[in-house]
Amino acid sequence: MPRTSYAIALGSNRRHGRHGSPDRVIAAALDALAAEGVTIIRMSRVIATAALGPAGRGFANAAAIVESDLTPPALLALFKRIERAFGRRRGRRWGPRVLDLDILLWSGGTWPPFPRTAAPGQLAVPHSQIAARAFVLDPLLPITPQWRHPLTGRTVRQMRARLG
Ligand code: PH2
Ligand code: MG
Ligand code: MG
Repeated sequence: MPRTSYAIALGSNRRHGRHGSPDRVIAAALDALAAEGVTIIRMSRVIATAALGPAGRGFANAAAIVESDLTPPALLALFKRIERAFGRRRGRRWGPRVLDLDILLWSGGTWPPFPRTAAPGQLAVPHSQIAARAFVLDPLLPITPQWRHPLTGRTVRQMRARLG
């Protein structure tokens, strides 16, 4: 598939034995993506956020704009592989995790392609919660304020403003 761009979210709230603290885990995850042929176009700052849900300790969160010739499902499979390589195990939903990589937005629009919609548990792009999460929109805003959600038509800046 031709090269397309993605906005992605990175999160961590557990240290890694070798990489160290969550903010270092995020830096190492970007290195791992680059080593797999994903081009990092823009990287946000890493911010400290309070855990939403039962994950306990706070998170380091960041966002990035990347380019890849992978389809959304293929990029997600790479994300899962990197998460596993960082020691993430299947566990309680929303439990503490060494690394979480999520696809937020895709320059190709929606996945699955319109007019199909994702079945439960299947990949949906844009991320279903993008407009509801400050820990996603805060790092994303400075790196791509004008990227528009393909279904609502709202820019990242407008989504962040509506969250209050
Ligand atoms: N991720 C979750 C659940 N809760 N809270 C914060 N602050 N940051 C996250 O990335 C996060 C969370 C599930 O993916
Ligand atoms: Mg997540
Ligand atoms: Mg995830």
